[in-house]
Amino acid sequence: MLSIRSVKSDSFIGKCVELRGWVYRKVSLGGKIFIVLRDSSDIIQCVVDESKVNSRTWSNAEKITRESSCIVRGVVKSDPRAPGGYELQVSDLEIVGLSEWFPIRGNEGVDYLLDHRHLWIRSRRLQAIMKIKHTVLEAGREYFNRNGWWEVTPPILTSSACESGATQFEVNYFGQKAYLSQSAQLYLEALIYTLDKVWSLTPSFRAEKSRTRRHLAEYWHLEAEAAWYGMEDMMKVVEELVYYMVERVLRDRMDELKFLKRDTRILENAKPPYPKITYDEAIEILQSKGVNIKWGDDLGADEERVLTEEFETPFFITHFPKEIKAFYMKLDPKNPRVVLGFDLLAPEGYGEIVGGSVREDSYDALLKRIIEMGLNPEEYKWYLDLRRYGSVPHSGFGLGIERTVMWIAGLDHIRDAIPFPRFRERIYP
Ligand code: NSS
Repeated sequence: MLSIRSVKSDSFIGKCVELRGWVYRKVSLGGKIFIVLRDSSDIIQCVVDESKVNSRTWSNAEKITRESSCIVRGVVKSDPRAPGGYELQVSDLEIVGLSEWFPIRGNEGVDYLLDHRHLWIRSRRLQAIMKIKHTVLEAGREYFNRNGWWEVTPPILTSSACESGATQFEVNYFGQKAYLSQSAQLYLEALIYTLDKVWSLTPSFRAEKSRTRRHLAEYWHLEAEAAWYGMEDMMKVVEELVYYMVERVLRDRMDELKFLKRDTRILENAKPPYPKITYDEAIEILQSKGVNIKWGDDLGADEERVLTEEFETPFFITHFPKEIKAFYMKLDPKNPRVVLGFDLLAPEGYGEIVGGSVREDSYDALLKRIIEMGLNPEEYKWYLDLRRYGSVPHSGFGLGIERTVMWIAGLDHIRDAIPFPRFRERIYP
């Protein structure tokens, strides 16, 4: 079977081909019907000329509606007036699935479109974004697999919170309380004791309280954990990984970036090493720009946006106050008010795409942190065990796939970085 993209080439001019796809647009003009056909690869204009086809094909062309599926046969022609420079002179048109009146016409509001997401995903824009996501995922997998990391499969049903308990989804697990995973981290930590360097790609769930442009209730999480790795080692992995994704998208998805009108200069310049600032420096920058913030406050989307104005590439923020970060982060031995943690922020206002840290590897220190943060040590018994049987210094991170796609593709909302977004308000379709 030929794809539309493959026949839009000089070597096909004059050849008779068969294409399969869906009707993207249809216009009748005089004795001709112009059907723009789409498949996963591209679109092509198909011209049905009443004087050149049999009556069955003509009546099919008259009858066919937008989004109907069909099989067309015809001769490829070069025509500078056709979009893309090629068109198909149709000799035969067969309707496979006649579409009813398609409920998306082009100027509907976001809520209506979200209700019709199962149909909206056919749009060329979402198609382009999904292809970019494919390439981001491919690059992520390839980066780890080529650099000696083991892929593992942590569970989604979990017994304890990794991030804040406030964003946990509770599930009824045969009468017991369990949670949907917020992060595979705790399990990846257990796995480094047998595989040294591990990574996983899983859905993560966050019962976020508010609806924002960059929060989903369900997202794809690419996580890594390695024994013996310190802060600098892990930040190096993060910048290499992110750049590997960017480079791969620039190499393989230029058509899609162009379609989305993405300015690619920032992406082209996103070469590591990335700048690093401490949380203290971030606070100073924000205060100097008139933002009302003091040491100890968390950085929200607004603060992050202001900080991104200072940088043209992704950049790290490190050494956050321990109160605003998770219990598992190791305290900086030089300044125990802060943790050996880091976030990677994407430029152009996007903000955090990666969060990582060195992990507390001492049993006593970890137990103390668990209690300090008001967590139940009983729930973390197995996690504490890891510090009892051959503890090892280690670090890791998690990269939000949709956040990364959002930045690379230049999207203004995270909902378009996932085909079926989950938000607080509803779960349909
Ligand atoms: O909460 S994180 O900052 N960190 C963790 O979950 C660690 N346990 C990961 C680890 O070290 N293995 O989340 C990591 C990333 C964050 O930087 C975002 O890019 C993304 O996960 N993230 C989200 N994306 C979309 N929607 C929501 N709600 C969301 N929350 C985090």
